[in-house]
Formats: sequence, structure tokens, C-alpha cells
Amino acid sequence: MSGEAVAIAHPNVALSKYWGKREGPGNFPAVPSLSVTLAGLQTRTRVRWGAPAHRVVLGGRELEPAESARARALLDYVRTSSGAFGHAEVESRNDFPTSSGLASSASGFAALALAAVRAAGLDWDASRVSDLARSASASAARSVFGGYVELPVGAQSARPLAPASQLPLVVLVCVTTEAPKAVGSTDGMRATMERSPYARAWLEEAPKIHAGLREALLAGDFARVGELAERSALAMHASAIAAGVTYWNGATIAALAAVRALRDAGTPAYATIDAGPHVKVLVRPADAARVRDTMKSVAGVSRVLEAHPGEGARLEGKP
Ligand code: 2P0
Repeated sequence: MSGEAVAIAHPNVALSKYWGKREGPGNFPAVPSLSVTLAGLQTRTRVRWGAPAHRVVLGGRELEPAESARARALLDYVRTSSGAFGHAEVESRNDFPTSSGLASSASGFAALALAAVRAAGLDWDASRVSDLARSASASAARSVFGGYVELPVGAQSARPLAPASQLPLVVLVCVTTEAPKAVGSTDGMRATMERSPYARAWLEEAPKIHAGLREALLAGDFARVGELAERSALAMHASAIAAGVTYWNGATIAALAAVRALRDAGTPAYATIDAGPHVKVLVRPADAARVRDTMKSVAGVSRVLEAHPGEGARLEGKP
């Protein structure tokens, strides 16, 4: 056992969104979610045990203790589970903007959980790694697995639902700012649950959208998956906006309009938006190049990244 491991993980985009936590201890979503893990964007994280204190470096900058509280809690759990070992040195890097609604916490905590566990010599299966990742950030539970992934309500861990080949699609990530978001997901969903007049409507609607989406995915129905994914995102954001939690900027609205215009002109393209201002466009592979050109020309869209269904978290150099 070397005490060191390097893990790679990808972010994921939720087609049916997680927004809101169950009351009580632990970090358990109040609604089910279904995501696709995205190759094309990645986090690479090295963990080395044996340091005198935990140290977390993200993108070349050492995080302050308050910024790395969740990572430290995860590391402490692994330390306790594996026996005394000293502390961990963590070095992590994203090849996409961090903390801006591109799911960096999903890939970040999935990669951290896997690297920390393996570096500690623990032979935990993917479900247990997913449970550990969920305790830090619920969306990270899903990035442990590849393809289409589900996180049911009350589950400790996410589970793979269908391989990437189940529904070939391309996700065009329309980046509208490089800045970190003003309100983190945890605070945004808490505010929504406490203050939104539509929180209850969201909690009632989300499982129905999820069930329909799951069925459409298993039937390989791209258009239905796209419609329901857009509905999930709009319902989530409507509930948040009603609580004063607005992640959108002008380019978000312009990009949504461009997606609708594409659809009106006959191209099956659907939008989803996470806790940030970027619009992610779901398209069939054959339409990707043309839709990408359209989205690049939307005012306020600085660049368009292309992602497609990919693998779950893994150790570098290992399948
Ligand atoms: C999702 N999001 O399902 C939803 C859609 C953002 C919008 O999961 O509090 O960072 O750390 O468990 O996982 C982002 O929330 O939240 C998220 P915590 P997380 O992808």
C-alpha cells in the first residue's frame, strides 16, 4: 500500500434535478434525481496519506479551512475507517470553471472519495464510495458511476441505471461567465425550501418528472427525455427564483430563447440549467455541430464545451 492514489472523475448533468434536502441528519436529497456523467470535462485528484495535517490544494491554491470543511470531514471519515494514518495531502485540478454551476463539486467529491479510499488501502465497492461522496455533496454520489445514473430518495448511494449507449446524446455546455456563483447549491436549496411559495409544488412535481424521464430513457425516447429534462430544470429554477435565488443572467435567457427557436425550426434541442447561469443543451450527436455554431453566436455565451456520456470515477491509468 503506497498511501497515495490519483483518481479521475467527470461532472454530471442532472436530467431530473435534485433540489432540496430531507430534514434530519446526513445529506439526503428530498427528491430523486437522474443524471448523465459527462466525459469531456474532468477533475483529477491526488491524495497522499501521512501528512501532519490535512491540506487541500485546488487549482494550485491552498484552500482555507472554512473552504475545505466538507473535504476534511470526508478525509476524517476515511481516516477513522482505515485506522490511524496521519492526515492527507490533496491536490485537485478541474479542466473547467470551478464553483460556477458546472458541477465541479460532483466531480471533485467523487474523485476525492475514490482517491482517499484507495490511497488508504480500503477495498470499498463503488456503492460505498458513492455513499461517501454523497455525504459531502449529493450530486457527487452520481459521478462515481458512468452513463445514466439514478439517486433515489433515501438511498445511501447512487446506482447505475443504463449504460451511455442507452441514449446517444451530446451536451453542449454554453458558458456564460467564468466567475464563481454568488449562492452555493446548499444555501440556494435551503433558501428555496424555507422561503419559496412553490417549494411544495416542486417537491410534489419532481418525482413525477423523474418517473417519466426514467421511463423515456429506458425506452430510448430522446425527445421525451429532452422535454422532461427541460421541464425539471425550469420547475427547479421557478421554485428557487420565487425565493429570491436567481442563478440566471441575461445570457441564460438568450440561450434558452435560442434553444426554443431551434426547436421551433425543427431541431430537437432541449435546455437544462444547474445552480449557475450556464445553459446545457441536449442534442442528438448528428445535430451537435450545427447547434454548437448557433449557441456560440448567442450574445453573452463566451464559449461552448462539448460533452458526451462517459465513465464513472476511476483511478488514473486503470479501467
Ligand atoms: C443536481 N444540483 O441534481 C442539482 C441541480 C444543482 C442543480 O446537485 O448540498 O452541490 O452539496 O448536496 O450536490 C448541486 O448540489 O449539493 C446539485 P449539496 P450539490 O445536479
